[in-house]
Amino acid sequence: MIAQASPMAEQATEKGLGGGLTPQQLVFYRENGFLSPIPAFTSQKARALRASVEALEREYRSAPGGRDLNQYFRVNGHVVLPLLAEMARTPAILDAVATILGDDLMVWSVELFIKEAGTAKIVSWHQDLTYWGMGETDEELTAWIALSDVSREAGCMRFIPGSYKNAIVAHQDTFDADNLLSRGQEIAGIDEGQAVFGALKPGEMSFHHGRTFHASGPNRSADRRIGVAIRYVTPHVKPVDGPADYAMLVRGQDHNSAWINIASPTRPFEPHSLKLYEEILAAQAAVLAGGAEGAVSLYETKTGEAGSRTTEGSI
Ligand SMILES: O=C(O)CCC(=O)C(=O)O
Repeated sequence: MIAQASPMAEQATEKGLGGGLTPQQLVFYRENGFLSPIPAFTSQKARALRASVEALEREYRSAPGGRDLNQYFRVNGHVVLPLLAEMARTPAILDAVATILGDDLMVWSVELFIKEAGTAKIVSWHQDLTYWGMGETDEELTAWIALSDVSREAGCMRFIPGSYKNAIVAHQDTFDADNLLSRGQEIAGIDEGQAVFGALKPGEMSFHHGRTFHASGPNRSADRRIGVAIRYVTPHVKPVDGPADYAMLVRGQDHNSAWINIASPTRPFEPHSLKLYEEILAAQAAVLAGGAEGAVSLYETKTGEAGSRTTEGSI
């Protein structure tokens, strides 16, 4: 068993951390649908968190629960890994999220986006809410936290200001092996000249709205690019396209929402967490892999209903 990151409560007392967004930051987010950079952790804490992620990579090479570690890193990691569930509860992050979404906060998913040094992996232009089955809600945002130097060279995210004011637009599934998205889904015809880069130092985060057009390029730097995406929702968000969905209450109260509440795991890959993981994946696969014409390997259930593992690198 590996050591997990130490408690995060101290973060809120660090200089510049905690206390929520300023009125100017809130205005910027409301105008543009993203905000960057925002302090989340000290650089020292970010280094410790990266070390914990990399310790998990060394410890769990051998497919816990019959799946590659990458599966848990890319989808719903908070269900089986205390490190990720605990990050999602960090007071300084919650203070900033609460400025936008209010004081009742739930976590729908925690995902790691890792691009190895000098690799071609990219993320195509997309809107997050396209396949999530939550409709076009405004009560969701992603906090994306850098655990390495996420420079332009390393393939930081870029955003189209104001694009969240669009409805969900057409996406084409490409299933491109170098695309980190589950279907390689892509919006055509983006004017790249309008894009704003969101470079981050370790411990900084950006926020983006679920309808914001965003993308990221390859990692041309000499270090890995490591980011943790935490998807926050409010109790008012409802699954509109499928069965009941699952979320973890992290602040305030869940006022009889439609979410099935889950608890944080206490140790990595406990049998009951692995069982819950499969239950959630099966429920979500019906929606997130629904209608795809190729394999959506990240949403393949143990019985194989959502697709096969034939698309190498479709992660
Ligand atoms: O890590 C990236 O480059 C993209 C992440 C992303 O698309 C997201 O968090 O919604």
